[in-house]
Amino acid sequence: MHQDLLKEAEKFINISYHELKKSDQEIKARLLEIKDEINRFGYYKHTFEELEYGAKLAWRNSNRCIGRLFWEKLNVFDMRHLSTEESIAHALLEHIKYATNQGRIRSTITVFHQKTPDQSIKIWNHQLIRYAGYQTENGIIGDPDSLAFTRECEKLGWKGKGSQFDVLPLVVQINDNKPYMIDIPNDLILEVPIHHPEYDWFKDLRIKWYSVPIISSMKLEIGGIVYTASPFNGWYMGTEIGARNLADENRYNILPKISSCMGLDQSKNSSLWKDRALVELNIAVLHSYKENKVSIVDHHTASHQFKQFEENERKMERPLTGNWTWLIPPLAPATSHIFYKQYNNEINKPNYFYQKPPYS
Ligand code: HEM
Ligand code: NRG
Repeated sequence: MHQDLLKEAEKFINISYHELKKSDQEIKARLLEIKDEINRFGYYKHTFEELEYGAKLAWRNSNRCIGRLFWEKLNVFDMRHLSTEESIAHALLEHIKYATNQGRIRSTITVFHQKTPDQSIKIWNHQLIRYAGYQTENGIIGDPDSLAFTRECEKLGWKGKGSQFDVLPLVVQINDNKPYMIDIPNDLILEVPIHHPEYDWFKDLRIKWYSVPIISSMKLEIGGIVYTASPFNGWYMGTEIGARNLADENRYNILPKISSCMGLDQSKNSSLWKDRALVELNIAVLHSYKENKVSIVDHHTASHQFKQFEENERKMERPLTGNWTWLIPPLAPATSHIFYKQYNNEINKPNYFYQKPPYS
């Protein structure tokens, strides 16, 4: 056990200290310190610099992420000293506020105390801001992807309005203690009503989405140390909202409605009504975020940025890894250079990993 941890620590310290242009002396000294700490406690503690660089490397190594050009520009909040559910929940609210920045979204990660034999911090939310989903007699209301977590919130005493877009509360738990639940104040949540630049009827669909995707269900692993609570965010690529969240049949499924409003022929696939509705929905998403001055990137620009990232990595003589199935945009994939390339999907660490939901 200790041997594995030390090995992981050595790999991380070597890579990061080299990139940070530290001397062999410093590497040697730091590794002795870590070895001693592991022998005494069974784990070690990162310096802030290691944590900060480790979180950035984890982003750079995220094979499914097309936004990696900006991996060096990540704001890292070190909240490892917090030890109560309440203080952690309040740090999450601070994250939302800082990252949102009135629409000029700042890439941010908040890191809480690492997992140790006697402490583990769990954030129950998949994303800090997400819409509830309710099973009713007349079908699902809200986001079907949130059904299970919404039930858990209800078990903890939360009651939503029952609308299509109720923002879920934050739920934080330490060890097996009773989970702490808190509503996110309305004024912290920036949302964008989706309008279309030409179709006036679009606004009557009363569709909206939140500004900042803050993934809070993944763990961050750096040098063998595991941070089970480490929510991070960048900004949206338009297709995440327009080609998936609002369009998927098992999500908001609004293509049939849009298609009807457009007067398209839904009686045959070959009218390409889905494709035409998809394009207009994605135009509406990008238009609305821009109108509201909320950061967003279209998939063509994101692909170009990813190409720049590929070139940067080549120049730095670092092997590039990527997951083609996730990197190609879900809209017009063959317009992106990514479509025509192969990517090595090897997983390097530091990285962000799935962990099983604390409820269930
Ligand atoms: C996945 C874009 C920032 C880590 C993705 C995906 C997109 C994307 C489009 C695929 C999502 C999906 O298909 O569901 C962007 C953009 C960013 C950004 C435009 C703007 C700055 C970040 C940051 C981090 C990050 C700051 C971490 C520090 C990841 C990870 C995944 C991912 C771990 C995989 C998520 C999963 O497996 O579910 N990103 N990203 N990204 N991104 Fe980024
Ligand atoms: N597709 C998900 C969010 C996944 C991560 N996407 C980002 N991450 N853009 C959705 O809510 O649509 N990020 O850190 O910016």
